[in-house]
Amino acid sequence: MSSKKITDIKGRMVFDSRGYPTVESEVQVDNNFYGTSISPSGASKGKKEALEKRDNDENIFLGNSINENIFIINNQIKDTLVGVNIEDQVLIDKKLIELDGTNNKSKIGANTTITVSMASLKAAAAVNKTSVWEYLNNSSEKKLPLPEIQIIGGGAHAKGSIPIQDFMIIPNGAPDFNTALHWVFKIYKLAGEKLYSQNKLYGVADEGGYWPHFNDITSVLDFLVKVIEDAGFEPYRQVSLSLDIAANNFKFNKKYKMSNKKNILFSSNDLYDYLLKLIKSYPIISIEDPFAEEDIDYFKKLKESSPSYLQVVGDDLVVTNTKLIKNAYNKNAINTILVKPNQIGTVTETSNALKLSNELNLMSILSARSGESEDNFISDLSVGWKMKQLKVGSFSRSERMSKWNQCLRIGEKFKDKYAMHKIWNF
Ligand code: 2PG
Ligand code: MG
Repeated sequence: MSSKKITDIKGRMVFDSRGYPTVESEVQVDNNFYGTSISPSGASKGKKEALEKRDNDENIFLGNSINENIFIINNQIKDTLVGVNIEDQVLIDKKLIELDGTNNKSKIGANTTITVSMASLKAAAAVNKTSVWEYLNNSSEKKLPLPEIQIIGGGAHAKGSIPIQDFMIIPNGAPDFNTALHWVFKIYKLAGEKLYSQNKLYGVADEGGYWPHFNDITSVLDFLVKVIEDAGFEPYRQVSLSLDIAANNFKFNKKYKMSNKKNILFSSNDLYDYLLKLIKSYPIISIEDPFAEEDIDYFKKLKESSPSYLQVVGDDLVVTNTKLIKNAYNKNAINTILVKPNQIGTVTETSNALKLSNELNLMSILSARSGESEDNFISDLSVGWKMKQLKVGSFSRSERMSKWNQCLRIGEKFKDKYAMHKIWNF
């Protein structure tokens, strides 16, 4: 019988989808089974998210090298975890948390802990000769998440071309995952053709969505609704819009900077009026971080005056942190949380955030970061944890497609092939 003890841990530097160094960990069990995982990296961050540790030596990779993280994995983390039972994820994560000893992973870095934590879960699945999603989900309820897919990128992912960060679609009326991706394909391709023929295409942004020239937000929304309709879909009933405003990134000196070309500055109340008008005029069914995190009262105001179908999502506001989720819930600021494992730094803490959101009857969306890799762990996690929605960027670039592709592999194994969660019924 094979032992389930961790026998070795290695760290190495690899590169993420933006070409920056990132941390990869390899956890070995019984000298025989392995789990390998790569840390993603955010560009727009919550002020309270766990720290991404970098060497900060300007002469090496513009300050982004991660040599110390690798040293910590190969020494302290290895010494701490060798001999631990790979199936005891809670203990593994507890030891990582204790080794760090801070409340935001600022000593050893959340980009260090998350790779070891995720690689351990992968190794546990490998020891059990199964996949991560099957290791986590042995119930009969197996469904793929409803995808939230970026068509146009802006904000911190496109040098502030337009203040809003993610213009996404949700194929909310699709009967299954395969069909959902086919609808997305049609819309993504048509959007690209139209932007090209209108001479508006600049390239693609960090998550594979188009980076166009548009003068204002409503022109982007008009464009997207037209694309949805011209591709043959009915807004609301079949395909709707979702926005990540990521408002932290364009608030300066108490004002929201609504354009990078003109001097249009909004107060929090101006932004509230503006967003409410957009919500009432366009088929927007989900809105993330509509205000900067200190404007939590405006989250509440917007939520209370919006239609009940609207998801008001906290990402930078709650950063996968149970204390902040509780606070946002108590203030009635959100009805949905975004869940990003590297925002908090371990699988167990991520799972606790999700458990809390379920207890509080909040919806949840599992999300990748704008800096990603070929690691498609998050797709397994979404089905393993029965999450209803998944956000991993656009419908191009392999670091994005690898996540959708893994969902297809997973869905192939269901009794009801490609079965997908349904959330909205218009
Ligand atoms: C977000 C993510 C993904 P980043 O804000 O939701 O779009 O971006 O990883 O840059 O935080
Ligand atoms: Mg966000």
